[in-house]
Amino acid sequence: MDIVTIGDGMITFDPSTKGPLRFVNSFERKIGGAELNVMLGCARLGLEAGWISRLGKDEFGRHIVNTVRGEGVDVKEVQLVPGYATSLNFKEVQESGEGRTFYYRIPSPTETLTPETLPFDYISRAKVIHLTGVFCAILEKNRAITLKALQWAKENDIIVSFDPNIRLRLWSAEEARETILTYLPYVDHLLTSREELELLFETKDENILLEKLSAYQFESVVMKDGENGAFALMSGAWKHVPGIKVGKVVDTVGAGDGFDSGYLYGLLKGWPMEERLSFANAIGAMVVQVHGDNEGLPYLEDVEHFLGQRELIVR
Ligand code: KDG
Repeated sequence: MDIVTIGDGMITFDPSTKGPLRFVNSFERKIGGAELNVMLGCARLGLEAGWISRLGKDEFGRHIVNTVRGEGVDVKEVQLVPGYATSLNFKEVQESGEGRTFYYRIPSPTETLTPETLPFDYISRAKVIHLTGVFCAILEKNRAITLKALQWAKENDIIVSFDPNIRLRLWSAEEARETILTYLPYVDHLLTSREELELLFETKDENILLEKLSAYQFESVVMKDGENGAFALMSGAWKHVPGIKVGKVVDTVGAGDGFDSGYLYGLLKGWPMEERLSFANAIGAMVVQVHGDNEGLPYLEDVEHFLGQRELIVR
């Protein structure tokens, strides 16, 4: 296996009309979940990806696991747990295009996972483990699971990728900071944003940020910056790789997850940093042109076409 993750999965309800959620009468049912999205992205690119999760033993849980399996992600370590409801996420879109998220994920079926019962044999089959700050934000209990997985991966020479993915709808800035700072010593590839770094290190001062980052043993630090592209920390300074501007942005949710899948693909293929970032930027740009958290994640040939490296015969 190339890559594995641990995370919640959810049914995402996209409103068919704009405005306050309390007046929305119909929704489109989709699926989402930060870690799940990254695995879908990796699988579409052709990587062997595995998802460790717990869903409710209900119709929504069945729908998610069947969809993810159908996308080619290994779901041997996904269990449907009786007595739990699969997590839900209702989206609100205001007239301005701004969005809000309303989660219904307490209790989350992932609370039945424990550090002791993590499938270590399964994780050890992967070259990379990708974890994010969403899983540990849902439940306090999940924080120990993430820490255990990180420590174990480090001891067993599995490359660790971590995206803080800080969702202040799920936990406070203080909780996020306190938790994520304990994870950083185990992280090889930090896929983050400037806002998240500022929150984690409590400073907007560039020199202090760089100094704080230099205290860790990261192999790489990547700062995603939306349509402006991304930055990688190289020899103590940020190297910018410009993004790709697209005509119409319809939905930015999931773009960061798409970026992560592109970065991880490039990492596993042994590409140099700039190539990884250009490829990851392209995927982010493709994701924002499609509605849904993961529908826009491309197949490898689609990215190559988008980057002008391959001709696509359409008729
Ligand atoms: O990154 C996008 C995800 O955040 C989305 O698919 C679902 O809100 C979500 C979550 O908490 O994972």
